[in-house]
Amino acid sequence: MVTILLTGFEPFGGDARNPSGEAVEHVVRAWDGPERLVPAILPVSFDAAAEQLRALIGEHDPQIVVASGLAGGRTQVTPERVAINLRDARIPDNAGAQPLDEPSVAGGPAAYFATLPVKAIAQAIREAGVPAAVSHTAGTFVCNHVMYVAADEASRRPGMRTGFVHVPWSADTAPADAPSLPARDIAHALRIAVRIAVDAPADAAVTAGTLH
Ligand code: PCA
Repeated sequence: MVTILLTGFEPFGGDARNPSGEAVEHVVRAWDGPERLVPAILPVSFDAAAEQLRALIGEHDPQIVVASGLAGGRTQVTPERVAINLRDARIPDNAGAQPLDEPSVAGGPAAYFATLPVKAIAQAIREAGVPAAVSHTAGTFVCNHVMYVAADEASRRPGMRTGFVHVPWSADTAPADAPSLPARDIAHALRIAVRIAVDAPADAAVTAGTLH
């Protein structure tokens, strides 16, 4: 039985809501298998999020980890291609921590690539009518850290594949003038990401490169 760990985040930075956590809840409510889906809403704290993620992986031994978080200001759903070994926080996390140029994992490689088929995921989401594109930076805050920590766990667990999907604001959670997508489209995109992660272990042979 394939086990998938699907995570979103709590609100942060003074916001009342986080569409990533809400999308995870939608996906879980509608999930009808056949794989086992383990959901989690992680705290927006570098230390607590990493600790919970490692504990969940240890407890459930998932073959696939799809983590997600909010990238307010983005217009599309963006599967992330790379996590860097850097914590450089522009704002304090929810526990008040604000690391400056610290590694996510001391002694770890500079970066890990997602091992989910990010191009195929973006393509499938677009084909479902929801804007999506591969992203080449997950930032340097808690989302990048969680993506890096998931990949760090996978480096010691043969066969485990990990990745991260940043989502825009949903229409009912967005601040005034911020770009958004309907909440049901974000949940649908996350469901597709999980489905493709399970069904298409090889990535699509199409470019997702950017010129800048
Ligand atoms: N987004 C933040 C952290 C939690 C979230 O949902 C980020 O992109 O790092």
